[in-house]
Parts: sequence; C-alpha cells; structure tokens
Amino acid sequence: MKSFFSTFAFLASASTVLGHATFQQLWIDGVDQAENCTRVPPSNSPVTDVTSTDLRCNVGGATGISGLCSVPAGANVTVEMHQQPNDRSCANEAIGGAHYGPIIIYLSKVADATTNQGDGEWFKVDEEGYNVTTKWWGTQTLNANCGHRSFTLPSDLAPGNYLIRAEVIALHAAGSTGGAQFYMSCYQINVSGSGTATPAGVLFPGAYSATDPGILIDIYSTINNYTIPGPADVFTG
Ligand SMILES: *[C@@H]1O[C@H](CO)[C@@H](O)[C@H](O)[C@H]1NC(C)=O
Ligand SMILES: *[C@@H]1O[C@H](CO)[C@@H](O)[C@H](O)[C@H]1NC(C)=O
Ligand SMILES: *[C@@H]1O[C@H](CO)[C@@H](O)[C@H](O)[C@H]1NC(C)=O
Ligand SMILES: *[C@@H]1O[C@H](CO)[C@@H](O)[C@H](O)[C@H]1NC(C)=O
Ligand SMILES: *[C@@H]1O[C@H](CO)[C@@H](O)[C@H](O)[C@H]1NC(C)=O
Ligand SMILES: [Cu+2]
Repeated sequence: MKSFFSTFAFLASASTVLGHATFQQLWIDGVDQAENCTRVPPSNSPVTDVTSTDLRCNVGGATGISGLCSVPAGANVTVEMHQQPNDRSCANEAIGGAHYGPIIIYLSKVADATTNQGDGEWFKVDEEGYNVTTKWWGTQTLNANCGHRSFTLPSDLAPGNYLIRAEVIALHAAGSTGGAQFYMSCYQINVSGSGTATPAGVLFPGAYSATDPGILIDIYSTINNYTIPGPADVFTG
C-alpha cells in the first residue's frame, strides 16, 4: 500500500512539472496593473520547506522591484496566476490541472513595501479550500477564471504600505511529508483611506507545520473535511 502510494505520488509529481505556476499580475478595481508592483518569483518552481524564509515571498523574498500600486481601502483587488512568465493566455491552465489545493491570500502591514522582508505579521483576507459536496478545490475555481482571483480589500483597513501574499498550495504529492508545493508571490501596495483596523496575524515561517492536516494529506483518498492551513480567521472588515 505504502509503496503503491509512493509510486503514484512520484508519477504525479514527475508528470506535472509543466503544471508549475506563479502569481504574476494585479488588477485594482478592474484596472490592469500588469506586473508593475509584483515581486515576480525567480522561477515557477514551488517552495516545499515550511520552515524556510522563502515561504514569505518566494525564493530570496523576490525583492528588488520598486513598483508600488495605489489601492483605496474597499477596492476590488484581483491577483492573477499563470504557468509561464508573461503567458496570460486563457487557453492554458493557470496552474496545471493535477495541482489541486487551496488558494489563500494574506496581507502584512509594513513600513515600506518595496524593501520589507515579509518578516512581520500576516493576516488572511480571502481563501478557498475544498468543497466536500462538490468535490471542488480552490485551484479549480482559479483555473475556471483564467488564473484570476478577486477579493475586497477591507474597507476599514488602516492606510499605509502593505504586502499582499497570494498563495496556492498544490497537494497532488502531499501524501508524504514535504510533498506539498507552495506557490506564492508578494505584491507591493499603498493603501489609502481613513480606516483604523490593524488585524493581528501570524509569522512565516511559523504559521504552517509540515504535518498540518491541510498540508500532509492524501487527496486521492475520500476527504470528509479539509482544514485550510494557517489561522482560522479571515479578516473581511
Ligand atoms: C472585481 O474585478 C474583477 C476583474 O475586473 C471582476 O471580474 C469582478 O467581477 C469584480 N468583482 C466585484 C465584486 O466587483
Ligand atoms: C507600469 O509602470 C510604467 C512605468 O511607470 C508605466 O509606464 C506603465 O503604464 C505601467 N503599466 C501599467 C499596466 O500600469
Ligand atoms: C459547497 O457547495 C455547495 C453546493 O454548491 C454549497 O451549497 C456550499 O455552500 C459549498 N460549501 C462551502 C463551504 O462553500
Ligand atoms: C501612500 O498613499 C498616501 C495617501 O494616498 C500618500 O500620501 C503617500 O504619499 C503614499 N506613499 C507612497 C510611498 O507612495
Ligand atoms: C477533519 O476534521 C477533524 C476534526 O476536526 C480533524 O482532526 C482532521 O485533521 C480533519 N481532516 C482534514 C483532512 O482536515
Ligand atoms: Cu508542480
């Protein structure tokens, strides 16, 4: 049984290298910002070590871009994922179809989003895991929407610089420890408004454990419930 599963997991990962993906573009209230404020990761390969600082904003933090997008609190923000750099074609799946898993979006309030290392607290603003009734993963919604995922920036959020951390966790090989694949990018934004909310959050690394029920999981077995990794709270204002 164990060897059968290991073989299956190996085949699943070996056959889906082309399925890798990165969050690349951003939209604000329907206006395309392209990659102007995106810390585009160095490659579309996943992070797999939940104890690494690479879990914050991808390998090395992907710092070095100066773009800062202005976003009013309450705006409709859209992150956009694709498999290959600058390929925004909806004919190609955003992330390879076998890469099932949740999508989670975090924010961190920072002094300067263009230089921050992602070492502050992160709070969730949006997520989609697994629907046990429809047997449907967040990544399937993402693929059905050409890699676009929209959320409302909480309208009472305190103004200032933030990093957005958009993440997909691919679970096709997550039946063994270290098999989950974390795909994340950070976006540099400056929020305007008169809100005062400063939600508490969690640290990366620290928020996830390799043995969390939503990270170490055989998705080829029947799933009766799925626990999305990270804090239970999603701050919506
Ligand atoms: C947010 O913007 C996206 C992209 O422009 C759009 O498809 C979506 O309908 C908008 N959502 C809301 C709630 O306005
Ligand atoms: C990105 O920034 C450049 C330089 O400021 C600007 O010319 C361009 O219009 C921006 N692109 C988008 C899509 O906003
Ligand atoms: C799962 O899908 C069903 C059927 O569409 C829906 O009624 C239910 O609200 C969904 N559950 C969650 C947690 O989104
Ligand atoms: C951020 O936005 C505020 C309010 O709109 C503005 O006063 C400030 O100059 C902006 N900061 C940066 C670094 O662009
Ligand atoms: C399902 O829920 C139970 C009880 O809340 C928990 O112990 C278990 O780890 C969960 N399983 C998954 C796959 O999230
Ligand atoms: Cu992959």
